[in-house]
Amino acid sequence: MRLKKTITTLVLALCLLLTGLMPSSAAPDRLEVLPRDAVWRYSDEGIDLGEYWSQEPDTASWKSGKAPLGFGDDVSETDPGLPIGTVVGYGADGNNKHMTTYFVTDTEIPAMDAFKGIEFYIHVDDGAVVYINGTEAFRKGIADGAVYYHTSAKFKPKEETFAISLGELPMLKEGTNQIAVEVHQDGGDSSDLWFELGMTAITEMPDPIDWTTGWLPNPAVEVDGVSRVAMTFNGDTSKNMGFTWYTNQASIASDLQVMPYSEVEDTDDLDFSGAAHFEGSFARSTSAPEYLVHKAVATGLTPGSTYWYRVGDALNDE
Ligand SMILES: [Ca+2]
Repeated sequence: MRLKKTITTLVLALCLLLTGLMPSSAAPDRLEVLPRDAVWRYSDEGIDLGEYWSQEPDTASWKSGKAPLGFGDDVSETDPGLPIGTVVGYGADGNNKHMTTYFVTDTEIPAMDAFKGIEFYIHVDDGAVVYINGTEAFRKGIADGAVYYHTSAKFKPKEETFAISLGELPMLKEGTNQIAVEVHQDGGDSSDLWFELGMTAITEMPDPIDWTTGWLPNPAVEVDGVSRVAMTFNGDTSKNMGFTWYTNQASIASDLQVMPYSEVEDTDDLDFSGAAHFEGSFARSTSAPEYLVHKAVATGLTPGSTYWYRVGDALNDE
């Protein structure tokens, strides 16, 4: 009897301890406010709705369907287990498809006092501008500046999850919010279109990435193109030619290829397989550490001759 009581006491004590470990607050850390498979109204008629369409879209005659929306792919290119939800149209001419398709949905946002930001998930082929209540929240794959129906897009990773603080989303309000998205193709002959958008309220903003330290190549960064190529002069300027260029942290190859000039119709057709190869070096850019600055020098050039050159990662033959 005495033993039993001791055990009961022990069990009770353990239970109290476990209860003490349970979170005391009922507020969730994450609250989904727009599911990735939301139903969207859409305009796939190839009608140019103009630059300010998101401010008061008249969607009464639009079709609607569940995300993912698109055409040309039966399943997601980033998740083969995810089938397309709604097939949208692209017009009569497969070689000249509609450049822009418009999507609108409404979502309920609760009081955000307990939250610090919104985590967005977007998968878009080829690019998009996302508006909340008629004001741009962000864009992917579309250059800064005014966006028109014929503006082309290229969002290289296609899929991204990122957070924006509430301070940077002043257009977001408690209650019904209208999310409007224009999805652009990279060209009229593009074979596919894909669109998914998810929004989750979060109580903590993720730590900003420290670009100044860590592994290179940075495994969190997708390979992208080369930018800001510039010629520099090194040593004997009649025989040597130096180059600098920038890439993101995904690319640590500093290859320079040079070959004699020849007439070609299209520079994409140039065959660099027989080109002279020079290996350079790279460093984190001091002014913008998320970029790498590459340098390489071609030597032994013939004075007065013209050459084709290209820089980047020779293994990435583009
Ligand atoms: Ca496409």
